[in-house]
Amino acid sequence: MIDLRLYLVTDRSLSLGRDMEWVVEEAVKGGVTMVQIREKDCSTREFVGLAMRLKKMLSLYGVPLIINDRVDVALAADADGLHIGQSDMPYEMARKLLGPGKIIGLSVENIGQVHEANRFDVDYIGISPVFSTATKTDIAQPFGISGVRDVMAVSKHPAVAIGGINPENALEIMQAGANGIAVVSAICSAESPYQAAQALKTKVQSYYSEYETERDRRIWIY
Ligand code: TZP
Ligand code: MG
Repeated sequence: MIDLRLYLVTDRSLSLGRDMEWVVEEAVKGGVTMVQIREKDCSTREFVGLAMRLKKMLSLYGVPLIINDRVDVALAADADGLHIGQSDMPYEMARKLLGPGKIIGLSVENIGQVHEANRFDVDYIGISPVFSTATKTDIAQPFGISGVRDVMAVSKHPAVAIGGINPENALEIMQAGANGIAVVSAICSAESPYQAAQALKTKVQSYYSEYETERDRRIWIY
């Protein structure tokens, strides 16, 4: 079962020198529902070690661990899933390697890629980016709120939006139809990752409580 409501993507360079396990656990206590480790500058051994430690901790909270990009790390750490972008391993290959039981998410950067993703049995798509952000600069043209609406009108998969999301704009993203929000700096760089997660979760939840019955089926994917 996946719950995309509040999806934390890690970045150690934005975590103010704090231990990643601490940041993640605080965020989960504050309401994060999915965690993706995104490590661009660490050794494979370090990556696998971190993934295994986080997996152990997150399983206590029932929160899935997703690995960015690295199929080998996902397999080695027996993570719950993998997140791939458009220049990473093609979806079908990743699925073959991971098997049917794992979660696979795919970033989409334009509407054409949403249609393409409809042909795959991906578990969710990442709308990337919704707004421009200092966290990742090599990104496509932002979708904006109207772009999120366009994606949700055609996607057969649930979607999480990413890029420049904070408590001020979280609600309008949900109103545009996204199933959840994904954040890096709004949690990793917050003085209290716990409080930051709580503030974001409150926004997302306020939307869901209003529409709970109508949207029930889109929150949970079995
Ligand atoms: N992919 C698209 S935007 C982004 C990623 C990983 C970074 C989002 O970071 P932030 O700090 O939440 O804007
Ligand atoms: Mg990638």
